[in-house]
Amino acid sequence: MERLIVVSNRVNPARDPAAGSAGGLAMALAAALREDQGLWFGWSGETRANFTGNLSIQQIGGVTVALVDLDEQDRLEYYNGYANRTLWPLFHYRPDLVAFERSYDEGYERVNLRFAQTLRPLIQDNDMIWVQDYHLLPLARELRRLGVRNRIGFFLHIPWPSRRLIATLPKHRELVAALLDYDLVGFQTLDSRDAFAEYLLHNASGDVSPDGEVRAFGKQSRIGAFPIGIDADDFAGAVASEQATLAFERTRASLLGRKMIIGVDRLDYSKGLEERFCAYEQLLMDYPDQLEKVFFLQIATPSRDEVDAYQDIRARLEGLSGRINGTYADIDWVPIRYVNRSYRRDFLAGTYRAAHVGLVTPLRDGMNLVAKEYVAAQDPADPGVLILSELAGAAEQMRDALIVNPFSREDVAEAMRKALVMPHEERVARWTALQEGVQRDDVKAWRDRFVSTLRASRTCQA
Ligand code: ADQ
Repeated sequence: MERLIVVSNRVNPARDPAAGSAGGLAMALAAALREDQGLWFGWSGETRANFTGNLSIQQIGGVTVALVDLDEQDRLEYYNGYANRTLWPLFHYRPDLVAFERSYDEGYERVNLRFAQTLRPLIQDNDMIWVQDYHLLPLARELRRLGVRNRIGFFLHIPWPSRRLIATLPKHRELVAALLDYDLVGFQTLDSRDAFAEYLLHNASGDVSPDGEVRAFGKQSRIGAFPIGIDADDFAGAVASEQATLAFERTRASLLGRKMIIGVDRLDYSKGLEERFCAYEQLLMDYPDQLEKVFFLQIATPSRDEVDAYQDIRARLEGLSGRINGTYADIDWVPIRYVNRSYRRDFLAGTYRAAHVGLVTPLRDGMNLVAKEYVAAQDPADPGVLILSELAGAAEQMRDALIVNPFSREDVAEAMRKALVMPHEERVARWTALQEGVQRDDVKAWRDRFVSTLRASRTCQA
């Protein structure tokens, strides 16, 4: 029997699907694997004094998972180091935040080898392997070295940057060459796929055919764009739940007739939160008719607390929200509420529905599932308006949102004002078009397209 093996850095299918988890990747994969008799392999999130390679196999939320512990040095060099201090900022166009440390490179190579060695005995002849995200770019190379001939696909959840940016990475050639040990490399957008193709053409004298066959470094593979979606059916259930209704009513009651703008993000510099706060301040400055009529709720879940850049942003956001409230608040009006916690998904669904405007303005984002969740949560008879950054992958699909440049506070402020006063007819027309796309291009469609393309790919080992 053909099995699907998914490999990712962290393995955390939600124990209670309604409770959700902060991270689009986990939600998307658990939904995809639950239906298959597949296996999900990855790091347990735990560290030990010494790496043992022992596996813990268990059932979590209807999914079979195989977990391996890493050691403390792995966590520092591979996870906090190369993945989150080198690749993440570089791939999100923040070379100023990139750490170039040889120990990080070594930790990254070591953990990819450890993953390959631990996974190897679990692989059967007919299995298809699907590797997720930037933590594991060279995993196929390691598996091939161990003799694995199975089909192996890779999906990158974050943007692939321009070739000039990739070239700032020491060993960029090895990294890109390792990707061609996969039979299929998937990106979120055409923009990312094309940036990768440009690298192969210009930096590696490679060939790229119009249907995505690529040749470079003496290898051949296939590339494609596979935009990820939300679990639309499951999310519709969350929207219809009692928790969502309670959250909706509680939020609307607290508004006292004001209009609400919502932002929901992991606390990350790529999400453009500071720029967003400044844009909201600009709205209050430029459009005094909105004073006391609008309220901005920003929910930002802390993430990657051990990385300095994440502590800095937290402090700066507290300062900015304090400044805005200090300048504009009145006895009975607080313009901005900034909340640092995680919410159940059904509660979040009701809160999205209560918001008249969804503000999604990352400076760079592979896709951005919040934009899709916001649309899916709306009342068809009285939908809110989505404002979306042109630099989110989602903007390639969601053209009926108000598309903005997240770096321009005036641009975003103007869009907020436009959204707040948008006529009912236009809101319904825009939302209807957006919702159709969210329903059609959901996580199941994403999984099916990727897996069937991988199945049809000629393995590069053939
Ligand atoms: P993320 O950077 O985590 O994912 P995103 O796609 O927006 O970004 O997903 C965030 C998820 O976390 C959403 O499902 C959201 O509901 C949830 N979430 C955020 N804050 C929360 C809170 N306070 N409480 C509860 N839930 C919260 C990466 C890439 C993205 C890509 C996804 C999937 O960076 O570009 O879309 O993977 O591929």
